[in-house]
Amino acid sequence: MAIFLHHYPASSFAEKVRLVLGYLQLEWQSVAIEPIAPRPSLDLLTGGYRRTPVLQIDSNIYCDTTLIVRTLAEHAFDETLFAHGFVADRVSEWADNQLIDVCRTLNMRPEAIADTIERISPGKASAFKKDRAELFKGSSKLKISPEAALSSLTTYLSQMNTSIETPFLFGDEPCVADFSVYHCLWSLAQSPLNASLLYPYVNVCDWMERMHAIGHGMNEESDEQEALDHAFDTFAELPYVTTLMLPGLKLGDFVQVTPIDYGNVSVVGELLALSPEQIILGRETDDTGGVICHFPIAGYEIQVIDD
Ligand SMILES: N[C@@H](CCC(=O)N[C@@H](CS)C(=O)NCC(=O)O)C(=O)O
Repeated sequence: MAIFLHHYPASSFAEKVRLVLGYLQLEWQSVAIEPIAPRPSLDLLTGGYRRTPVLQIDSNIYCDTTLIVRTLAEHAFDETLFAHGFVADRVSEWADNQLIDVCRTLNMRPEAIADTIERISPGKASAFKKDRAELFKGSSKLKISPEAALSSLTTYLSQMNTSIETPFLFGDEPCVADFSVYHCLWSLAQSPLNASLLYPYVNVCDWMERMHAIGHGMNEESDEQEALDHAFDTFAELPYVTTLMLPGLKLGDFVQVTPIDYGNVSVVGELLALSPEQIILGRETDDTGGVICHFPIAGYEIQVIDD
């Protein structure tokens, strides 16, 4: 069994997963993808899912870090990442949906944008701007001004700074909330201008050092062709999940699954299973053979396609 992570270095959501892989001491294959679309090889596996990162375990393809982290925790028989239940899950969701917007806005403000683009997609400023405009076209996300982002960040950081009393947010071990908050602040720390916003908050900076020290674990470089060949060569086995059925859907339906916030590209496939956590689709191509694509339920829309 092999774990492949499809990602690029400057992706903050990928940094969340890289650290989780390191924390769980899993061995993984690193597949470098382009920081901007198109990504034709990856699309063969995902069916066109637009966002980064993507996790591949043999012929199972996992989209969205919420589901990726849960899957990896199960895979490693870990009992710490989700030990703090609903509250830590909601902090993680807040970071991945709101704190990230604040950090993204600060990274894209006029005085930081050139540095941000150079870091993510060197030498491709206009292609990057066009790509990200496309990513957020029709997005349900509220736009915030850099000023509002700055004042929100100040509140969040000072609250966090005074409330950290243990090595990690919920105790002695990091949990899912730590990884979600961390990747947002990590994205700020990559830019010299924005990194300086973190310095006054010593407890936050110390916590970031502890998170950084987790590292990315045991990984080897791989490539898109190797990942495709591996999917082709392995039997697409449907993992066991608790079944949930939603009104209007039945197994075997052809459906499309679409993120509801941004990067609203739909993936089409046969509905193989639904659980309280995930939507599972079967897809087949000549290059990959049968693959099984997984999406979280929360934050995604599922629609039956009429023939
Ligand atoms: N909810 C998604 C969000 C992922 C996301 O927004 N990733 C960014 C990179 S950090 C992205 O997809 N950017 C556009 C791209 O890579 O094409 C998740 O948790 O995986």
